[in-house]
Amino acid sequence: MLDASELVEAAKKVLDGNWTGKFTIPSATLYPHQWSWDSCFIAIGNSYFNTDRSIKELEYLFDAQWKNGMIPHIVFNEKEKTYFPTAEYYEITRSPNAPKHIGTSGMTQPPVHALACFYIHYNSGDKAKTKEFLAKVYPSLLKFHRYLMTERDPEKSGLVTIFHPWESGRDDSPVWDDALARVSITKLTKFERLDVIAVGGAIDTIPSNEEYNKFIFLIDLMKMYNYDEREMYERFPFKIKDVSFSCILYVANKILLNIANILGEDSEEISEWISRTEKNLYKYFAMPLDGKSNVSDGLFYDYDLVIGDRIFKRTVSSLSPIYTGLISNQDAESIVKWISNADFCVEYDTIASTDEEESYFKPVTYWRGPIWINTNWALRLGLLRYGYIDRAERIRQGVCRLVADQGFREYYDPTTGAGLGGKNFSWTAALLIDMLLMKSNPLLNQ
Ligand code: 2M8
Repeated sequence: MLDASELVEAAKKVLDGNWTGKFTIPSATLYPHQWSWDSCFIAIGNSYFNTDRSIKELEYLFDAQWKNGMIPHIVFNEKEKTYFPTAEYYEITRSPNAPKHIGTSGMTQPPVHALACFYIHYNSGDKAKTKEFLAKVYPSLLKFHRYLMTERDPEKSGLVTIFHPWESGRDDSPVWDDALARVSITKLTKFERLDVIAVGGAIDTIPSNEEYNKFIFLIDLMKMYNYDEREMYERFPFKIKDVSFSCILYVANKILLNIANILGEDSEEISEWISRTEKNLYKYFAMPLDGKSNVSDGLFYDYDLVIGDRIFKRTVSSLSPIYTGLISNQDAESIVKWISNADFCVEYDTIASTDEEESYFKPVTYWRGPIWINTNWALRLGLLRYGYIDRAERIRQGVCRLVADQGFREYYDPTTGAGLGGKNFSWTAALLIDMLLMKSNPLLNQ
């Protein structure tokens, strides 16, 4: 097994190999453009030894921000033709908010951005320079959070509504199954799935055609509504308050508050956002509808606004509140029991994306079962926050073993540890760097 410094060196090589000069691609085998939350994870990894590159990475992304504050989930490299849907497919010029100078998608992804910016400053040897960077990006961060807290939360719940499974970052999670089943495709544009070619025909490792058709149809609907959030909020058939996205935003708001304090900016609006989430996280995601007591299994469940009910699927999203620090020690303990109950815990001591005991668990299929490093990284930070040092360390060791045995893969089979999906995957490399080099938990520094 490689030692820590050899792993860090190997991880740096992956990040160097995927750097385009402007941003870092997630993986050459599958994803040739810039992805929003991937770039944040990548900047976190690079923040340990390449401040300039992490700054460039995020500035390139923020440059594609929409006028309404949305940071798009993909910024396209127009020269690359190996990914579908293309920039042209999104037809973002239908929206008055879309940027004109660059092609982007028309949806967003979880807000890891404030944390990435904070890491850059936290790990920097030149605080004056990174403070200047913080001051430069602060308006973009604020605008993005405000977009999420208004356009994506007219209820003022402090919890985010997503319009597409891709916005969660967990594309084909079983959580979306019932909601997608209710979306009836009226007319579908003809297209070719290029991911099938990219994975060499291993179709059991990627979303099914049925799911993919729904993904594309939802984009068609977004286009039909000209990406107008208000219109979509009224009429869209897929509207879900996502636990994991909302937990990431809660932490991001806390970090933003911290950045505001560093810069001497007024932070009242951010504090108000934080208290909204504090009031409603349990109400939407954990309490039964009669509002009387916690659901008995101690997990948190995404909330489907279309049917006005929770989605009782046990996935990694159900564990994500441990990342926030908002839940009580007792509730953190329930989550840890789940992690340790063998239901989520696997040979490599890491956490699968779906409860292995459930019928919908599929060990090699994308977000329906495999181990992903970004979710393990976030849960590890949560475990550290609540003092579960040994469990957190086991995740770190497990991730090191997976990478040492199988390389920097996009995801791993929790039953065998086999590496799957894209090779030389950037966020696996970047977050392994963080797990190996982090001296103190930046989440505790708020
Ligand atoms: C996956 O999602 C993209 C669509 O955004 C895809 O399947 O083509 C997800 O794993 C997502 O979380 C990730 O950001 C993206 C690029 O790594 O790939």
